[in-house]
Amino acid sequence: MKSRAAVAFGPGQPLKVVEIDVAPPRKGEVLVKITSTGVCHTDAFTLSGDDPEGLFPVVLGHEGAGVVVEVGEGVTSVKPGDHVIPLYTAECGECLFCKSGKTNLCVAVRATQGKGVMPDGTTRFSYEGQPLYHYMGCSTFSEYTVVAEVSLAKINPEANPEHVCLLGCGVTTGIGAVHNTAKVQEGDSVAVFGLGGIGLAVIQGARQAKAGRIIAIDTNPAKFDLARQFGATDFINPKDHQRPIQEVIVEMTGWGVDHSFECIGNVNVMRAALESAHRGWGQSVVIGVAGAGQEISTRPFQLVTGRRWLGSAFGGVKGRSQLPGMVEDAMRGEIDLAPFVTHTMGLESINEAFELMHEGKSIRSVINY
Ligand code: NAD
Ligand code: AHE
Ligand code: ZN
Repeated sequence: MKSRAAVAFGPGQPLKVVEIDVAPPRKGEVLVKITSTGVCHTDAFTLSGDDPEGLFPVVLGHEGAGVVVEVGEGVTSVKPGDHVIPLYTAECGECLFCKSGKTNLCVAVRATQGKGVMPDGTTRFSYEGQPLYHYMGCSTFSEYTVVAEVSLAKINPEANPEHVCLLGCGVTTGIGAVHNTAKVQEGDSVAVFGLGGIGLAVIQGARQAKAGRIIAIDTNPAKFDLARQFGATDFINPKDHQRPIQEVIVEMTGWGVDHSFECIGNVNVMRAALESAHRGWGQSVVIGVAGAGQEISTRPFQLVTGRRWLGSAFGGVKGRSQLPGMVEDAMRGEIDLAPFVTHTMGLESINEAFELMHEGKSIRSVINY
């Protein structure tokens, strides 16, 4: 079938909105009509050429909501008409990782997903006869996409797709990192580095956990108003200080914060976040994604003296079993999604969404098909 899609033909190039061909779903696959998709910084990261797994030409997008159109052989958990959120972290329930009960990092389709193809090693997308790669198992920048059955969460059909698409990545990642990875407790102090969609969701999660002090850090002070609305209590612009920001935070708090979260993808800030953590027990969660070849460092003494460095993917959330409940939470108002959606637009304007992100003017632009 034909589908309108925004194709990334090469790194650093604007996306081109063209009509592509989408082949029918094969065994264990599902054809989904995407209704809405957010634009996450990770899409920009891969488009920049910095992603070691980046492949071109590709249909990017991984923060979507849609409706099942057709199912391939053997698919039983969804049927045409079901409302779904595509998952870049699948949940097969059968692999070593799913069965461990220790992680959400299912490996059922991860290897082929990273190579931009479906689990059978082939692609369902083409343009003028040339194959296009899939992205993160989702490719939500196409009106019609093909996704593995294990990569679909079935959700309440009454949910607003323009809002719940953000549970496909940003908001789930931030809130989940607070509850599942850091396990923030009532009264704990928190520092959040980077106040985009992810950082603001961390703040919302910290408020849900009844954290005490929530310190919001960003080089763009225009982000502070929303951070305050979500529950931040203190605000720091590193540009206002002549010394390392970790020194400022340790001084403000006595010994550092109980939990810090890096929501930028900057390895220098990852170090600052770790070194902002409390001596003896403070922990720092890396959420931001850093480019190929970049590495983190700190003095080992920071760890010897009791700080812990953690990481979190998709907020530790198991998509098929937990995301439907998060959609219900959003519908009850227990997760507030509307403030994240600062801009909405049609697919033809998708490059504007990237520009708004780079200019620091948006939190989330949502593309409605
Ligand atoms: P975003 O661009 O919307 O927000 C980033 C924020 O960081 C901006 O407000 C920017 O002003 C701020 N910032 C940039 N440099 C800074 C600095 N040196 N000090 C303080 N603030 C600074 O991005 P986003 O969509 O919120 O994504 C944030 C990061 O999280 C990205 O690296 C993205 O790839 C990653 N991510 C990871 C996961 C995961 O599962 N681990 C999921 C989604 C996104
Ligand atoms: N492909 C990159 C890593 C990118 C990355 O870390 N992705 C995050 C999700 S970002 C969503 O916006 C993630 O969940 N990673 C775990 C996974 O299995 O992909 C690289 O460095 O190769
Ligand atoms: Zn994302």
